[in-house]
Amino acid sequence: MNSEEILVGHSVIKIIRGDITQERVDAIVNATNPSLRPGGGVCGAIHRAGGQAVTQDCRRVMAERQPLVPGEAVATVAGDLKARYVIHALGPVWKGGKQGEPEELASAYRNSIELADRLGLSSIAFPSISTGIYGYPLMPAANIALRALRAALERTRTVREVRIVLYDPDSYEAWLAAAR
Ligand code: AR6
Repeated sequence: MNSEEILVGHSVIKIIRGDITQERVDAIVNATNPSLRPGGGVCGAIHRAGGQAVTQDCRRVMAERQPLVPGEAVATVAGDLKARYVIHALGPVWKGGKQGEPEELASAYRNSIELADRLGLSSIAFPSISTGIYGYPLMPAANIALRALRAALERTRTVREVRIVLYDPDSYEAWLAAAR
C-alpha cells in the first residue's frame, strides 16, 4: 500500500500525500511565523483557503500576546476550511542542528497535540513543519516528528487520528521511510 499507518495505543498516525487545505478534520496545523502573518508556503495556502476570518483571528491573538517562540502553538478559527480550528505551530529555522532545533521541532508537534486534546478534538492534520522555507532537513525532521507524536499520543484523552499531509513527492517519500 502506498501510504503508511502507525498504531499508537488507541490512536493512529497516517502518512498521506495531499493538500492540507482540503483536509476534513477537527484541526489543521499551520507551519506559521512568530507573528502569525499569512506568509508563504503552506501558511500562505492555509490563510488563502481559510479566508479573512483566519487572518483576522490571528491579528486578534497577536494583539494580546508576544510573538511565538519556536515550539509554541496557538489556535484560531478555521474560516472557510473544512476544520473547526487552525492550530498555528512555530517550527525552528534550521541553523545546523546544534542550537536547540530538534527540541523545538518536537515541541511544535507535542504542543499542537496537547492543545487539540485540551480543545477536546479527535482528528488533526499536520504539514511537514520547518522543512520548507525554514530549511530543516527532511529525514531528521520526520524522525523527530514521529517520535514526538508517538510520545504525545500515549497521553491524549480525545485525539485519535493524526494525519501527516505531504504536498510534494520528496517529503512524502522521506516520511514514509521514517515511518517504516
Ligand atoms: N499542503 C501540505 N503541505 C504543503 C502545502 C499544502 N497546501 N503547501 C506547502 N506545503 P513551509 P516552514 C509543504 O515553507 O518550513 C511561511 O512563510 C511544503 O512543501 O510552508 O515551516 C511561514 O509563514 C513543505 O514540505 O513551512 C513561515 O515564515 C512544508 O509544507 C515559514 O514559511 C513546510 O514548508 C515557515 O517555514
